Amino acid sequence: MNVKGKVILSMLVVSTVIVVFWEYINSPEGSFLWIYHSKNPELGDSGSQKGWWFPNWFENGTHNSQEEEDIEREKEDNEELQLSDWFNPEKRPKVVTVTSWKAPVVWEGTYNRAILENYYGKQKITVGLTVFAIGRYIEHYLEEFLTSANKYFMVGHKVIFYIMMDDVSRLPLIELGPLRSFKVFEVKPEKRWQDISMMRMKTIGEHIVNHIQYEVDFLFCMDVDQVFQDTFGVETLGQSVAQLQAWWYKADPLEFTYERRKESAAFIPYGEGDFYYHAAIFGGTPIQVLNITQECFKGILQDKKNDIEAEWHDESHLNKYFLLNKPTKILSPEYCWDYQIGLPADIKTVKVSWQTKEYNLVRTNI
Ligand code: 5GW
Ligand code: MN
Repeated sequence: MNVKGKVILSMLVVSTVIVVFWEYINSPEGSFLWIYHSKNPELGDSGSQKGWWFPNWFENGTHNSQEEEDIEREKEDNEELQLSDWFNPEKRPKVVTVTSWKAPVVWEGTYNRAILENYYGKQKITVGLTVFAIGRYIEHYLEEFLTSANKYFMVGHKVIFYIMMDDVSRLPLIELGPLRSFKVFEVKPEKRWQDISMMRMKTIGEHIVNHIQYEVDFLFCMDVDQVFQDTFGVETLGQSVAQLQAWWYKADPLEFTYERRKESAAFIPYGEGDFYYHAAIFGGTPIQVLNITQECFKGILQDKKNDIEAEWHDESHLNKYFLLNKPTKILSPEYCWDYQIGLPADIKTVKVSWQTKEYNLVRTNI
């Protein structure tokens, strides 16, 4: 190697040593974090997020790399959405929009769906929906329920329909949209209709434990005798979600058809109770729904042991549950409306409507 070569080589060595030393004294805890610089935004606020060392050093402290912006953005994305970011209770002054425990009652006009879509879209959520169709309820309701749910339930998000039937061979053939899938399960039909309705609590709980908890971020459980009419969207998602029963949303709590006999596990004394909730729609995170269904089923079993049956079966137990464990979100009756009532001004858009109760046709096993 000639002299020129040696000079260049030694300059390279010296400059490398200077750079390494410079980074060493500037890096937190004197460690060589820049070598292992990671894109992980959870690396902490130790200064190691200053980006790749060269631009950092080169820009002499005015570090403003693309990566930094990415990290900032990622942090924003991971931030919990605040209620006030998407919910404005003042938009519906004529109805109850906030509960005494500060939970939102979601009415048309109170929510900003675009903000919620942006938030949940980035999280790539999956939403489950359980529905039971036993006996005549299969041919009378299931096809319309599924077709309308396919069209209006959580559009743009991954959805899994969990369909529980006593005869899976009678599953209606419908073409599901993108991001939608279904799982069908055969369930044993109960002899008494009260038991068909009540045993859903047991079956849903078992399925959450066995698989649903690993498959979805949120879960809804619904009656089959209803039809989606409009978007049932991400504004309905929450930890534990209850539905206001259409006939009772303006009634005095003293009139609610809670179970009033204290021998029943579902007993709610006069003077207590917040709302009358409808068992046709409830939901939440899988763990919360598991708790709902397990507690309700415990109450049902206790009543069976004591030879008593709550007046409105699983719905009485659900109302007791939500009295003791306040829902974190409540859906207005617009989310489960009965047109038999008419269409008062409070009801701006009906998202789900009750089917007519053709009990003589469908309830053959009474
Ligand atoms: C049958 C007779 C009486 C009551 C319920 C049934 C029944 C209910 C049935 O034969 N098959 C069936 O699948 N079910 C499931 O339980 C449906 O998902 C139904 O939506 C749910 C609750 O029963 P509903 O809708 O008749 O109860 P209400 O409270 O809406 O009148
Ligand atoms: Mn029903």
